[in-house]
Amino acid sequence: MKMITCIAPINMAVIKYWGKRDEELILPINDSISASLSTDVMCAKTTIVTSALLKENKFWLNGQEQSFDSPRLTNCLRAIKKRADEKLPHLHWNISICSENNFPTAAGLASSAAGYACLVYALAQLYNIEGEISNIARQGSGSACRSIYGGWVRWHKGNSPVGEDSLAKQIVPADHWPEMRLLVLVVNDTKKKYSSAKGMAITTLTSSLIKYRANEIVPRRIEAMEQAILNKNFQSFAELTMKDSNSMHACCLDSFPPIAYMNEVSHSIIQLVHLYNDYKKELTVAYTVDAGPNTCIYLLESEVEDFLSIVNFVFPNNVDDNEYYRGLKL
Ligand code: 2P0
Repeated sequence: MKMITCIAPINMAVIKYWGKRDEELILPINDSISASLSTDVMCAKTTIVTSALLKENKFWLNGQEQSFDSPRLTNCLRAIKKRADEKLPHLHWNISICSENNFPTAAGLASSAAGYACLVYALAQLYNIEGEISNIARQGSGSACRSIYGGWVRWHKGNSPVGEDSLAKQIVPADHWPEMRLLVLVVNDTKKKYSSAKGMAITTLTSSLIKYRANEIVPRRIEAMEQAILNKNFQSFAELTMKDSNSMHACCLDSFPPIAYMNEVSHSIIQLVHLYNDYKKELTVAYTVDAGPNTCIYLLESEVEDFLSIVNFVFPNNVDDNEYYRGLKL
């Protein structure tokens, strides 16, 4: 019998991945950049057991048994096994996968990114695979390739039709910018109508704005963002982060039918951030919103207390008062 346990971080994009050029291989239409959060507070944890005695493959997620036939799971497993040494005896045994997230789905954070990064990393350990695996994690969930690394990470879209160059690379580790924090403002809402995968498929098919975003806006913005991170230039970082979030949501609204992930509270938080920055006479906090209403705030540690007290004052009831509503370290 062999057993392996791994953990992987969630990540929050500052230049968003929105749109695929290949649905099956999960190849994006633009590069993206994110920060992986410290695994001290939130992470995915996966244990894989393999034994000659296991009669079938099994997969549990947060205590519930899942089908083992999901194409995303089988694609990852196939890609990993292809890289393994055929002579490994346990390569041919069945496996049992047990995955858990230690954060509530209510936090609205992309659990599939941490989950697939963790699964692929654990499989790589199990079958003694070394080297690049982010392009395999990508086949589980696009954003998972960024969770293979800590710190600031760029997913290069690549040019290959089969995707071997569509992979993530670390820009700098988290301790490059140790003061950086992320607040997750959990906004009450009912379940979203479109998953990220469905939403980006509709946008890619129907929006004319998305082509301009992918071909003109993001290529310029991504280089500027990399420089802002390397130079720890918060002004530039904040402007690019907010503009890119706005651009992704503009493309969602430009889709047909239009897709609105943000609600009134998200919009109010965005207005509050702009007012707060105007008051401070510089950009001290930056919002970014994924495929849901929860609004994330990148800010430096020195700003957390001030900004949170304003948020608590303005939204005493609208933002869930839970433990994720505080400064998370990268
Ligand atoms: C991102 N999102 O860059 C963007 C911003 C959501 C909004 O990556 O279909 O779960 O599995 O590749 O990775 C969420 O999309 O989608 C996402 P699939 P995924 O973080």
